[in-house]
Amino acid sequence: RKKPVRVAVTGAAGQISYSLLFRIASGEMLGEDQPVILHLLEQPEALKALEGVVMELEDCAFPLLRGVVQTSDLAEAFKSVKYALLVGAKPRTKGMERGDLLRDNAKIFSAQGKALNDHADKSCLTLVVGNPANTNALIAASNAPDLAPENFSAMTRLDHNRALSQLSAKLSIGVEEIKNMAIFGNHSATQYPDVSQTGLTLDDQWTKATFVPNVQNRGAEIIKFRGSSSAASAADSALKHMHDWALGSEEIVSMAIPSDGSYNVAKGLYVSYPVKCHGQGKYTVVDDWKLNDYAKQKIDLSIKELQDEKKAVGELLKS
Ligand code: NAX
Repeated sequence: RKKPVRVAVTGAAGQISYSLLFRIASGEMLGEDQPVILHLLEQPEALKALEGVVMELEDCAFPLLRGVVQTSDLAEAFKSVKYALLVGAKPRTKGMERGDLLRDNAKIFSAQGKALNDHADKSCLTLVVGNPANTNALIAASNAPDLAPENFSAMTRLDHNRALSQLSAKLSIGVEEIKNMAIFGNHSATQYPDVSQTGLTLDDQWTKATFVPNVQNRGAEIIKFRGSSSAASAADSALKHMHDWALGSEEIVSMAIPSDGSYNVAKGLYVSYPVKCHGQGKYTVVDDWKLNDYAKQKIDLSIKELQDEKKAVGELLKS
């Protein structure tokens, strides 16, 4: 049996975590031979609700779950963790400007970046789910000078899977038959799902007028119907993102990672790219796709948005 590893999850009493924690504890994220100790971070006012979630975790009697830490203290939350899933974030409330949302979250993620730097395992892999995810990842990584920027990423796997599902339904083929599709840019309505390398025969008009906007706006559509934002599907994507990052993947997946300059993106911005995961946190960007002018134009818009977000959070970027 392997030694247990410590996994931190923030926003642990929230709705995404309510789907996520049980699946991590069952072994779906790191494998059925990997025991885990969960470190759950919450705001002080949500610790009672978190206690209830932990009672339910206990009631599942998961053989792989070797301990649970519940805390609102950053040092305790990140002590010796090898994986961190930063889910908790300040939601946008009525009348709040986008700039305020960016700055409020920048404060949360700069503090969490510092705490990860000081307390987490030096090889810790950190996934940012809380929005604005790409810029939050940039802020956390910038405040963690002793950790590699490549060990931070932001989640665009849900967008990736939404795109696969749309294509599968349109062409009546299995999702597993669709390869070489990727999300480029920001996890926002400017993201660009690129189908040009899939080898599928698609009507260009459908792709531009229906597919791309459907993927870009799917999150808002879910809210319209469900009354609250995607939770189980977001948890599923977080799990798959971490699984592939830690253990490797056969297929190309989408992850927002620090740009190495590929596809003319300014270095260091956290941008979604087609990525191959090799296991143990190693990945390479697939950097040889020939994108057409339409795609390049769309991706540039999304990158411009990321640059504007970076400007808006200014001084909270340490390095
Ligand atoms: P909830 O509001 O249900 O839960 C968030 C939890 O985080 C709350 O319990 C809150 O007390 C806690 N929290 C807030 N600030 C915290 C802090 N500084 N430290 C620790 N805990 C803190 O939101 P939920 O639906 O779970 O969504 C969480 C985040 O995921 C949101 O920012 C949301 O926008 C984002 N999403 C990102 C997606 C992606 O694809 N990257 C998709 C789904 C989701 O929209």
